[in-house]
Order: sequence, then structure tokens, then C-alpha cells
Amino acid sequence: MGVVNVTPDSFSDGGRWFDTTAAVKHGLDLVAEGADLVDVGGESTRPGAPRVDEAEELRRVIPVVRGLASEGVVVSVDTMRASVAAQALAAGAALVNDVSGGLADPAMVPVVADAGAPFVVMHWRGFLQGGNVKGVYEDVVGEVVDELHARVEAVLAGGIAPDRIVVDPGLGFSKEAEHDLALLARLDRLASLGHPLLVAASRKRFLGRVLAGPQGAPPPARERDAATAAVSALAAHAGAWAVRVHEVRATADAVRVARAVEEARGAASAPGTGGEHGAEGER
Ligand code: PMM
Repeated sequence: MGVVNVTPDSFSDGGRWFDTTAAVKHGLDLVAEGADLVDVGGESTRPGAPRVDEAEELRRVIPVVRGLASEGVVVSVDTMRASVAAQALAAGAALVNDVSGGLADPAMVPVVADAGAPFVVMHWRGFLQGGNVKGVYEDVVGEVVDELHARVEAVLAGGIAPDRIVVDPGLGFSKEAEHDLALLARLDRLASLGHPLLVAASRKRFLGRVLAGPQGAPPPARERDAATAAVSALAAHAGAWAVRVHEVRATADAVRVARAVEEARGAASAPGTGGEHGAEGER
């Protein structure tokens, strides 16, 4: 999943694709680099970012969704607003990615249920105002799994079909670096929720912390793409359905390598396929 943020202020790529034509071109470039779908968003979810009003979000997002969908791109819309989701679906979006998992707007789940669209349910503890007070956990993996489970139940009760639900740990949302790393270490626990898993680590703060080391300064967001690709390989290896990234090429390669290793594992363990020696060469 390649990211097109049609925003002036996203922490990772703010301002670069703010104009419709540039945003559509960027989405097409991401597909050429190997993205299977493109996530279009018009509101920065940076902690403390002011909310964009509805008219402005629609103005940013809908033409880009329409432009990409008309070129045959599978588009996901990254929004917390039901009205934006509804108009994006009408403009050709195939999937709704709501970082609030339907909590920010009570009309979201009914809109997505009516459309029969896939819905990304991200782990979210609300808007952050003044400090990360919601990022306190005793057992981050257990709490995220339980809270996501509760959210999935609510979304199912709201009429979204089980096979339309994707879950996401929400890396960096009310989470410190140690929480993000703990979640990545236990993606199997998130996969055990029984829904496809989306992992969105791209350029996030925890990668800056890892790269900085104990004393150093974190590199800027745009210098975190190799680290992002490493996470993509790990996530693919753990069975993630998708990884959401700003720079697609390295991640597409990482995912291909992870898949090839997985296939080699299958071939190596299948009965009667004894590698280069064939069945007779078993030792
Ligand atoms: N993170 C961001 C935006 N959208 N969507 C999902 N499903 N999961 C995420 O973790 C997520 C998201 C923030 O990153 P950006 O502003 O760099 O795109």
C-alpha cells in the first residue's frame, strides 16, 4: 500500500503532493514501483495536528481518488469522516482506512457497511491533546489485541461483514518506540484476531529512535526508508496482508524476498521435494 498524503503538514511527506495533479502522478508512480493499492488521505494524523474541516478534506481527497481510480488504481481512502468515505467510495475508492476504527465518526460504520467495502480497523485511543497520556500500557500487546478485538466486535455489530475487516496495530498512535517494537515482535498475536493484518511503520518515530542509537539524533523522516523496508520484510514474513509505505520500491523488493523465502520453506518441507537432489537424494 503506497501512501499519498494530500496535506501540507504530514510529518513524513507533508506538502509534497498537496496539488491534485502532483498527487495523482505520485500515486501512479507508486503503482509503477510495485504498489498494489494507493492510500489517499487529506488530514494529517500527526499528534496535536489541528483537524481539517470537512469541506477542505473533501476538496483535497476526492479529485485524487477519482483521478487514480479512473486510471484503474485500487484506491483506499484514509479518513475518519463518514462523509469523506462515502464520497470517496462513490468516486471509485475500493477500501476505507479509518485510523480511529470508526470511533471518531459514528456514521462511519453504517456508511462502510452499506457500501460493502473493506474497512481497516486501527488501534486508536482517541485524539491526543497535550502530551501522550493515553500511551500508558502494562502489557501493550495484550491490551492492543483486546482493544482491537472489542472494536472488531463493534464493527461487526454495525453490519460490516467479517471478511471485509482488516486490523492494524496503529504504530505510533498513543505508543512509544518500545510499544511499537513490542507489537512488531508479536504480529502473530494480532494475526490471531483472524483478520488480514495491515502494518504501517513507514518513516515513523520509533524507526528514528532505533536508527539514532542511545545518544544520537534521529535521522529525518525521509531518511528512514531502508529501515521501513526492513520492517516490511519482517511484517511480510509474519504474514501481514499489507504494509503501508511512503517509498514503495524498496518495500516491494523486501516483500518479494520475504515471499521467495517463504516459498522456499514450503518447497523444502514438502514431502518428495528434496531440493536439488530430488526425492531420491534424501539423506
Ligand atoms: N498511520 C498514519 C496514517 N494513516 N493508517 C493506518 N491504517 N495505519 C497507520 O498506522 C497510519 C495510517 C500516519 O502516518 P503518515 O502521516 O506518515 O502517513
